[in-house]
Amino acid sequence: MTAMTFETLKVDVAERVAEITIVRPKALNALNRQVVAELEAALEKLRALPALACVILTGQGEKAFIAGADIAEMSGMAPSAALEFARAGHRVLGLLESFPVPVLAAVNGFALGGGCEVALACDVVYASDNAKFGQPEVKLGLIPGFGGCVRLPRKIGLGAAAEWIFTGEIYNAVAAKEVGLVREVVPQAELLPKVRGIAKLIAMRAPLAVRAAKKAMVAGLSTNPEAAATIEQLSFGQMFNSKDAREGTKAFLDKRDPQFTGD
Ligand code: DAK
Repeated sequence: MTAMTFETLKVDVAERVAEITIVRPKALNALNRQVVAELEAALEKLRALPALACVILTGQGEKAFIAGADIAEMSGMAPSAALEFARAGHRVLGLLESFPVPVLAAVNGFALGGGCEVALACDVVYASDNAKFGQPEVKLGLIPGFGGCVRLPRKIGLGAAAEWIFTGEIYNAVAAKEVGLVREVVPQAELLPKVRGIAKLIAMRAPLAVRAAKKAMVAGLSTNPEAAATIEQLSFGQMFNSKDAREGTKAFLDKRDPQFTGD
């Protein structure tokens, strides 16, 4: 077990799975500059762990995942500071999206504004039955500033995203599942056990294959279909350099469980 020390985050690593918890419950885990900076630092440290298999991101308490960017802090920001804040947010969400291993969001309550955008940058979103999603920025005279205008239409389609962003309405977990943002809705008490179970499954799979699959999916989404197909073909071919591909296929033929080493 490895623990990293931050003021606004709890980061634990055990059995090749990292769990990041945002700890600002009095402000419903809102993202101020410190949280964004610490998230960036934590992700950079975790990225350097060669054996890491999966990351889980959640918020402390039973009320909020992340209630958005910190409105109190933002209200006093000069345009130059707002630009720097937006850049830092984009760096962190870009890090989550391109993170070398899967990132699972365990959304345990409000995921509004910047909080919804954090969930959108994760690979899979699981939600508790009291979770609430939305991009309420237009109610504040703002627009989504951490990539929501880009990732929400991609994730839930332009029609649904346009309604969400233009109205600023809040949607419950079931509605978020209906549009494909959420993978599964479970009772609050079952959320972390559920997500930890998925992380454990991922950690049992061939590490290089999981990393390569994520890379191919993320790269494929930001390019044209032909280039995406080429990326997949090249990655598929590269898998045959790995011992784990030999082991996985041989274990199947031998009718036994594979012993993956990450080589
Ligand atoms: N920021 C700061 N504090 C927040 C907060 C937030 N986003 N959300 C809640 N809090 C604080 C409340 O002020 C309150 O603090 P105290 O009064 O106790 O000191 C405490 O958390 C508990 O909240 P409530 O008393 O309001 O709790 P309720 O259950 O009554 O309501 C709520 C829960 C989530 C419905 C409500 O708190 C709410 O509407 N919160 C704001 C949600 C929201 O609008 N989120 C979107 C924020 S805008 C950009 C970068 C990023 C962004 C935009 C631009 N650039 C730099 C260009 C992103 C923007 C956003 O995320």
